[in-house]
Amino acid sequence: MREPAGPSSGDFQVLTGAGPAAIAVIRARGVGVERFARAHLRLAGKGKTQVWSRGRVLRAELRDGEGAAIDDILISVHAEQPLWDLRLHLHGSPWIVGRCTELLRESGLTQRHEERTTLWKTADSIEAEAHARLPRMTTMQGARWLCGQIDALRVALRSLMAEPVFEKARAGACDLTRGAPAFSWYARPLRVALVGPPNVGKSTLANALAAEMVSLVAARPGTTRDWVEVPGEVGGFPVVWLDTAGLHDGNDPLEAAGIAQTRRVMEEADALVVVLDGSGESQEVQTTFLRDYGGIAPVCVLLNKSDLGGNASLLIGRLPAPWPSPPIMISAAKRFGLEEFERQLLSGIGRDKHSLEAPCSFTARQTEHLRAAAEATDLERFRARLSHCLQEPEPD
Ligand SMILES: Nc1nc2c(ncn2[C@@H]2O[C@H](COP(=O)(O)OP(=O)(O)OP(=O)(O)O)[C@@H](O)[C@H]2O)c(=O)[nH]1
Ligand SMILES: [Mg+2]
Repeated sequence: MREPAGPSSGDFQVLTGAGPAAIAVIRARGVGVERFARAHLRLAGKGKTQVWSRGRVLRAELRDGEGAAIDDILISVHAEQPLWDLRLHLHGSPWIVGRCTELLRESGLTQRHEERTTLWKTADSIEAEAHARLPRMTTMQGARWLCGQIDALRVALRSLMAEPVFEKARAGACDLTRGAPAFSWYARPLRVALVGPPNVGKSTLANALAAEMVSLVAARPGTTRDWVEVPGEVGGFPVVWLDTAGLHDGNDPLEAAGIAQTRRVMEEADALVVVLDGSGESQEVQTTFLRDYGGIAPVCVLLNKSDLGGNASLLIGRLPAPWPSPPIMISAAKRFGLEEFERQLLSGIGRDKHSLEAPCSFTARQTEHLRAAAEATDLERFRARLSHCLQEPEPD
């Protein structure tokens, strides 16, 4: 049985940002670290010399309570016993970090949550928060945007603090909260379902958008049964394309199961894109699809196979009136029309690149301070809120 941990005899703090990364660093301090070290660290090549001396870097196996290995880690010793100040350098899997923090808590150490990370020196909270969130940026444009926000937001906050007209200053604080959703635009991929009748080229399109062969393509209808998730990027934003099974009435139970799954994927997707065959072939299949699914609300309608040069006017005339018009003529096979599609998709979901150039808050803490500042009743309270938002270190 595990020995119950006594009252808190030290603390720990995850110094690196949330999310998967190559390395994660946890700082653990206080006498309680000894209990954790005895129970969960098996040092490699332990000699007779004083192992926990300051300045040493040790290699160890991190183990759970039953002795099972969790990770192969490095430990840097910043203060030796009885004070104890260790940095545990783990592999940056969120699961490993989560498990290690559990073991530290079970060893009687208290977790400190500080917005200002102490892994490296930062000028203020804005910079510290941006650095802590950088690992969550999934595209290069996202990383650039977040780094750019450090200076942009800092400068905007300082100029609002110096703004003599109170109403103008309050309006400015409110403006800074407007762009707050941008952080999640870069951190969480948009899930876009490609839906349509069978054989129209949905899988070919998913592959073209990902610039690699991820989904199976074949001349026969009903090729895609399960939906396939294809990671990609549109205009610097992360996207997961959901290639789905073609929607139609069929008697094949396997196909029917695929279609039921497609309906679920459509409900959960952030956006729907309808793909139809614009070559003028298989008109009946397209018409049946429009009859059965005319009630959905796509952000874009694509007429594929336009490289075949067929007449799409009949099909265009039958498209439901509420759908975005005109549809975009594309060829997934020849890769044309895709830029126009991406442009329309971004505007359809309201991702305006120009709004990203303005400074904005990118953490809940910043947004909360700015909202409170915008509602402040006097200039002194207003400035105090902005100063908390910026949180520059006290002069030495
Ligand atoms: N000419 C031409 N052929 C295309 C184009 N896109 C797809 N095709 C062909 O159309 C056929 C069906 O393509 P898929 O991508 O498998 O179609 P799908 O919509 O995924 O089909 P299901 O999975 O059965 O619903 C294949 O033979 C493709 O090579 C295109 O832009 N032009
Ligand atoms: Mg397919």
